[in-house]
Amino acid sequence: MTETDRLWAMKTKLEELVCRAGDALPLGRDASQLQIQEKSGPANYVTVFDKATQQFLAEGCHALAPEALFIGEEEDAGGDGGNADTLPCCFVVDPIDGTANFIRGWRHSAVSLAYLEQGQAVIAVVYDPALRECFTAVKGAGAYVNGQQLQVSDTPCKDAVVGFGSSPYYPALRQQSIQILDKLLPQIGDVRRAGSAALDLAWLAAGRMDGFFELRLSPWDWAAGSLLVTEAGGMISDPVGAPLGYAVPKGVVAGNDQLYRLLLSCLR
Ligand code: LIP
Repeated sequence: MTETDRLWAMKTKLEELVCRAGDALPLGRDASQLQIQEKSGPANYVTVFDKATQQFLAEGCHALAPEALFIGEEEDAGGDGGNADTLPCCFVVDPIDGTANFIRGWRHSAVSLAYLEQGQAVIAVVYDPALRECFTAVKGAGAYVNGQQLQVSDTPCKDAVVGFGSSPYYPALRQQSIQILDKLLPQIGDVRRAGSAALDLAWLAAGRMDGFFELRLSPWDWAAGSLLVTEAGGMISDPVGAPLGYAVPKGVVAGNDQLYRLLLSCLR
């Protein structure tokens, strides 16, 4: 069995686990039944379903790979913690990316899981239960959505649609985000703020948008999406062009070649 065969077999099992978790989410459920709690920073929420989904995924991942630690967004929900950049192997998981959308019945959120070895993402699964679209990638073996291979767009900057996040948990970054949009908009077609970084990166990999930036995200927001983007031929880094790693919150810039370069220039 080759290394790619080993990872592909693991990807298939993780895909089934993540899709089961996503399909169990009560999309459109009345907010009063979500047991919503506020976390640190404004607009930062967690529901009983974020925690239950993470607990389910942690148990499934530990059964699949007992030697791998599990790093999840939510506390007290089965996570081990640790530094994903230095661990031999681990999972980096956002059980519901786009929780603010989920709470409001806005059906644009995803279950995002990355499996890392030696500090590199080698398997990615991002599942959108509303559209039943499962985005997957194995390092060196391409990126796919429901079995169809993904390729970033070749849209030029003047016609481009760029996704972005407003870093709502970090109000100090709001003005800077607006200044970047002010610089960017005259050079592109339009922007979108959809509310799930994992899906923004998956849609970038699928060529549905052409670039993405957000000034502060957590590793679980980009861990899987970053592999989708690179396996689909796109570029991704922090705002100065350095590798993101998977250990600490950072700004994220991604795109096809042209948009990636334009976004780096606007963020600098
Ligand atoms: C969210 C991201 C979103 C970003 C928010 C938050 P969460 O993830 O997907 O793009 O703007 O600040 O990080 O908190 O819903 O998992």
